[in-house]
Amino acid sequence: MPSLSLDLFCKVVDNFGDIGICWRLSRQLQREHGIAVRLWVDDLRSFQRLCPQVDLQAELQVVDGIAVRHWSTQEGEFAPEDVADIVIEFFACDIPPGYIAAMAQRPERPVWLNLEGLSAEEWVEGCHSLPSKHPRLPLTKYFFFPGFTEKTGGLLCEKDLEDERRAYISDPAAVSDFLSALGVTEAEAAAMKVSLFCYPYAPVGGLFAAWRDGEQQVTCLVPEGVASEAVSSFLGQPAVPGAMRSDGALTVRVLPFVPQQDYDKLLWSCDLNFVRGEDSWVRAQWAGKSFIWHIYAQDENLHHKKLRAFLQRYAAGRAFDEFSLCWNGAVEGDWPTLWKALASVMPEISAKSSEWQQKILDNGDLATNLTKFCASLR
Ligand code: TRH
Repeated sequence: MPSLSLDLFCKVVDNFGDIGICWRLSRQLQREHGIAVRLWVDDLRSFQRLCPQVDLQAELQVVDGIAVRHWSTQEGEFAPEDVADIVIEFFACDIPPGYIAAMAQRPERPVWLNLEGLSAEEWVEGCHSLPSKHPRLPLTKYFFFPGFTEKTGGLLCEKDLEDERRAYISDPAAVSDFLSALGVTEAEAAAMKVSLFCYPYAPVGGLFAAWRDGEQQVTCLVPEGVASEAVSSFLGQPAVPGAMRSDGALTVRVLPFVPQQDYDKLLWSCDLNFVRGEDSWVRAQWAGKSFIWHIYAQDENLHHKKLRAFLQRYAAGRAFDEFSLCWNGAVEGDWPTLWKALASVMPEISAKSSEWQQKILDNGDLATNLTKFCASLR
């Protein structure tokens, strides 16, 4: 039987998360489900930061088995045979009108999905898989929501991820090779290791001061471009890869921005991971370590509601909740106290992580749920 084809449309609105999620999903659909994926992406430069093989000049290229098409215009005529069996628009991006017209002319209509962003809020369950008829054309689009319960589409998680993680963490030489390739010294690696990924407005300065004055040696690893202002102010020099400084109990080191395929290893190598947005947040949940989420800020503090919905579901206790709320500006707090409390429950949080993973994966992973949903509509 010929494999199914799928067009995934991704507009990089802000940051890397959109292409990060679409790239991960494309690879998983192709590798684990045998689907021929064509990824349409408007911003090859952002894509290249996650995936260095991307050629910025190519209109069409094959990267890791995925056809990548530079989506530079909304113009253009399309024939019904140009349309894939499954069409996914990420985060309600507008796909070219000519392409939609061709979808309506295709003898077997494609399955059309809008893949939404992740939220732990309850309303997601009521919206997942809802149909929406096109106002003029004989086409129906379905909403597909990732999520944490069996009434949602689940979370992205590759089949071999847990085996790869276990193999990596049980091989100390692999961990030390990985860290030393990023410039981390043995002494830095012996301290509590924290990776830091957050938006520029995170209260990094206050936390750095608490770490500096704390009892525990902390090595904070920050990929280039993250919280640059606060990081360079601590360093007293520009936050470029290789820059580092120790003060009191804290060492901060700037890393190169690691390719997406290595980002998991960074999370697995650290004792605590600060993550943000969507994709790194989900990866931190698979990493089996404590993590703190910096949520993308929205008008009217809508993000605080979303954060609280997650904290309620995750139920990791008061120290975790208070630290998370403060990190996201939802409440005020004192960093030395918050840090001491969080550090004391980190082992317990890590120990419970596999229970949490199991709970989410009982519902299947997002790519598998998505293919099943598409099959049910064909
Ligand atoms: O880049 P983000 O802030 O993306 C966000 C979210 O997608 C959010 O939902 C969206 O509304 C907003 O953008 C506009 O954070 P996120 O989702 O974690 O994506 C970052 C990607 O970068 C992720 O795939 C991990 C990857 N990454 C690396 O590959 N290497 C690195 O060194 C780092 C720090 C991240």
